[in-house]
Amino acid sequence: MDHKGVKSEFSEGIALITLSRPQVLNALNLDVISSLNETIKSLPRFPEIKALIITGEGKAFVAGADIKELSGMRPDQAFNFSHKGQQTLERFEMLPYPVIAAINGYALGGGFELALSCDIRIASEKAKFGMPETSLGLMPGFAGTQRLSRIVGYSNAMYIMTAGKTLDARHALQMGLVQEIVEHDKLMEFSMELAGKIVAQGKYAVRAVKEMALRCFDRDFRNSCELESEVFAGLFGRPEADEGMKAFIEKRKPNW
Ligand code: CO8
Repeated sequence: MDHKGVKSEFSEGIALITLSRPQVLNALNLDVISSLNETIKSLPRFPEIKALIITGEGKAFVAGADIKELSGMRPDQAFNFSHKGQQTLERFEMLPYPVIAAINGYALGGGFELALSCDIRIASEKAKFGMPETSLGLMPGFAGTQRLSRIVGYSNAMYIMTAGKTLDARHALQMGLVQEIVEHDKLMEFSMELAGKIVAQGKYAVRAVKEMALRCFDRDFRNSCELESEVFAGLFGRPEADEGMKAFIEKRKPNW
């Protein structure tokens, strides 16, 4: 099921989305953002999906929004573009299962923002991260100003966003931006293995963890703990939890 600039494949509970405009380093234009939206909207048709991986074709993950398209925009069009990009990334973030960004090269500007909307980021040793928008007289517009500081803290975010710095994978790991660095040629194998591990867990348990972690990010601690108890209790009595615990006690793998 492919859309313009976006390819998707499904196997064994894993969806793989590949951004595919390699001639412009997978730069995000309106067509690609619409395609991503269409792809995300079609995902509920595949209830067997338990994890999703997104990557880029060629030498880049995504080198940002399409500067040629941006350069002709009026302020009202820029507002709509920013809004549409934000909505798309939020849809992505709100998927009920974990989303892994397999970052194979440049993740710049809007491409970095796309990676930030994923739950887990795995970097190839060739990955490069940056928010070069200020060098164009612009700023991040796909919620990057908000997500980046939530992930790496205020001063690290300011360091990245205001000085136009490009970080290599090692620096990104130090900041907690990525969870692992792997050899370039092993990136997809590693990411598929990680997705496979997620697929092997209890489906509802994984969804409950994501729901709690995401929903309560901005909430106060006490109310979030209340909600955690409710979601935790909701897993009991489900066949999945019954089988998971029984399998442990019987020293075997759960049969889900
Ligand atoms: N937009 C459009 N085209 C691009 C982009 C881009 N972001 N990035 C690369 N390309 C194109 C190049 O123009 C080139 O095309 P051509 O062959 O026709 O000249 C082709 O891709 C290959 O790129 P390079 O030859 O430049 O490849 P290099 O390996 O020499 O350099 C770089 C790679 C360093 C990644 C370089 O391409 C670069 O600096 N790209 C721009 C990076 C950038 O500034 N990104 C931020 C864009 S702004 C943004 O993302 C804002 C997001 C929020 C929007 C809010 C809405 C209002």
